[in-house]
Amino acid sequence: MTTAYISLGSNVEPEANIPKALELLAAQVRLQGLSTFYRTEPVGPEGQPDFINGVAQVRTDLPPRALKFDVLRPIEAALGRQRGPDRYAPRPIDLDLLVCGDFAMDEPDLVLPDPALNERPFLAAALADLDPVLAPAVDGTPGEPLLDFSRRLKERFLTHEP
Ligand code: PH2
Ligand code: MG
Ligand code: MG
Repeated sequence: MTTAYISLGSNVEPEANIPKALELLAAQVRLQGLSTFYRTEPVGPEGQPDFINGVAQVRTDLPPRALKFDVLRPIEAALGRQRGPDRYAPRPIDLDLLVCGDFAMDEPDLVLPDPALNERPFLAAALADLDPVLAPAVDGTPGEPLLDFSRRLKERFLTHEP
């Protein structure tokens, strides 16, 4: 089993789409932890709606490519994510594999740990909520912590089984 950290981001109905994504994720891997979720300003082109971003800690036997392409991508598709040429298009859900155990790789379609961790304070802050040792120090503010939203997600998705 490896412990993996998956970022969730949405700027299309995020209050609905983040719980939906967690529901589908929890059916396929063991959901072990959830960070605080933050309302964040869009990185990239101006005029996009704000995002909600957070990180889930999961346990799985799947290797990283299977986790990304057989679990995360199908969940994005199930929630109506359409991949087009605009990498900054608004999205109902974006699920990125940030860290997967000790795997380190640099493939055209998967880099681990995800270099975005060093650039986006909301990713580093959310990862630090779950494992401060793994999270790089990044300048800037993560955004507004959504304490009620985060608490409700934890109550709903984090069971207390052994
Ligand atoms: N993801 C993007 C582009 N811009 N901005 C915020 N605040 N949060 C995101 O998750 C995000 C973004 C493409 O991956
Ligand atoms: Mg992303
Ligand atoms: Mg992505």
